Amino acid sequence: MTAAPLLLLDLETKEGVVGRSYLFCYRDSGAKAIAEIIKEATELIDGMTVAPAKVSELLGRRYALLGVTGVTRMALAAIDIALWDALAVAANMPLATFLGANLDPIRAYNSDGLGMMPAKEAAEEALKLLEPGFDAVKLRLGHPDRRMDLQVATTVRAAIGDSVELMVDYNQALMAHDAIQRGLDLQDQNIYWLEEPIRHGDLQGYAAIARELTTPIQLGENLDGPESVYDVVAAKAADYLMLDVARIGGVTGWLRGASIAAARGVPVSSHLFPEISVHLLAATPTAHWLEYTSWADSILEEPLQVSNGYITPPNKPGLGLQWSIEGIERCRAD
Ligand code: SMN
Ligand code: MG
Repeated sequence: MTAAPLLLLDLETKEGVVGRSYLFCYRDSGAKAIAEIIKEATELIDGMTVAPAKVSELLGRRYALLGVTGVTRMALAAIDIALWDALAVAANMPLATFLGANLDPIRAYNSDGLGMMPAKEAAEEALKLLEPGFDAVKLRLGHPDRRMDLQVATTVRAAIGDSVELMVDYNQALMAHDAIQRGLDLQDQNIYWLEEPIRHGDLQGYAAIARELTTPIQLGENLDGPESVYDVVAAKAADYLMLDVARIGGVTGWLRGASIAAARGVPVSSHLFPEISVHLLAATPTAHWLEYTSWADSILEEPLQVSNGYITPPNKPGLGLQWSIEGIERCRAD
């Protein structure tokens, strides 16, 4: 993936407060479909109080037959995030503070690259990703030949040294038996977590992998709504969970999902959307790692600041999202 559309939402209340959010839409067709749903859904809630949990309940019913999943889930999440932003902006507090948290630094890993690539390139890119002060990076694996996975991982590990945390993400590429074998291959590489080795919904498969391997299993960016967090936890399918604010159901969905994880003491990390997730992790009882990407930087006036591998929720009202008009014009897709 070398480019993907972002969809930006400004939601204006009758009092003139603007709540903002953005989505990473993966494909142009996704962005168009989500924009259509947002347009219709915001008409359905026109005139309602800015009460995100109630709005989510109402829109959940209105879209129940279409199905609150996929692009519909993402559209409703964008509205939910913008509503929470509007509330925090009106209260003149950072969203993290509004949610009852401190503006504490959150540990972040650099996920800005390290796609599937040959060993030498991967090692060079890993070193580049550490330059802004990170001490953790994520490597994508799942090459057709498992010896290639091992070669890439050992070359990257040798380049970055033992003190850097190295996460591995397979993006659902493997079958369960293969995942166990590849996990055993990597056992001596001190891998921090193995992410999404197999199809995300195969919870029995995940539980089998988690039983066989000592390296922690990470799962969750594809979890659809907070109820699915319960399913993963109940099946003991993963050691760690990572939530995607768009798929989990916005801020409202995140808070519910994070509570379920907290009830079982499961560490929670974020997927994409670092500008939004940093506030949510600050308010997450079992907060773990923030996934850092710079992919929204070009449309923001003040991109997130990284300090020694940590990112702190900005001390600005709401999420602190200020669109860069010049950046938007430069990146505009239509
Ligand atoms: C990922 C998924 C979708 C878009 C970008 C990156 C990847 C991750 O699974 O966890 O970063
Ligand atoms: Mg992933």
